[in-house]
Amino acid sequence: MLRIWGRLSSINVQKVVWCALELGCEFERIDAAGEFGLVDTPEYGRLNPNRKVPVIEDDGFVLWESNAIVRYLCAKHAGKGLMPQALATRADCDRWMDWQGIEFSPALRDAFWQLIRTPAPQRQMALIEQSIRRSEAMVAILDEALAGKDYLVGASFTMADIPAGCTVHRWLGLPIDRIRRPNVDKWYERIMNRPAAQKVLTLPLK
Ligand SMILES: N[C@@H](CCC(=O)N[C@@H](CS)C(=O)NCC(=O)O)C(=O)O
Repeated sequence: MLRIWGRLSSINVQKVVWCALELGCEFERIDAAGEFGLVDTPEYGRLNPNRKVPVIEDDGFVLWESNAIVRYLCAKHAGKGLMPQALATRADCDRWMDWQGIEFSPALRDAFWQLIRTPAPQRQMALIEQSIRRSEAMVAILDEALAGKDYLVGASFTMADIPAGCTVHRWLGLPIDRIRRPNVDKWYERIMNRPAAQKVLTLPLK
């Protein structure tokens, strides 16, 4: 059976659990990292030398890096259609997944950490403001890409919607003023109505 290591408050674990639920995979999830610790044990270090979550074990195959895991699961369950088979369409999915990890998530990181995980007296306003500015620029890119479209790639939900969806969920959960992004709002509502998303993304940010 598929085993997923990681606490559900982690955005990177959320991607993997959301994906596994979409695909109808049977899995067990073991809380690790954050308040659950475990990642510093020698056993965990053998699973993931980065000592981060998520990690999956799938019939003896061990994989870390959340977006690689999402791709692996979608390829393994290709019949579910979350990984498009046409080369250009699949590359389009890859583009949005890489963009989430390399551009969008780092832009949002300081605002999230400062506003959600740092006590108010210790918050650094300059970091927060810079991160909000950078994130707005990312969400503007997403809003333009979603004009006239129901999903990020093609006409149906794909693996591309999962990492971006988790990051937008964080963005919209921050206690800040944001520029209205009508296309992102409609897409977010659409993907959040999916039963799998409801099981993963309804917890308060922490
Ligand atoms: N690039 C990695 C990043 C993994 C990562 O940074 N995980 C964080 C949680 S989101 C972690 O394990 N932090 C250590 C901790 O929470 O104790 C991925 O996408 O899987």
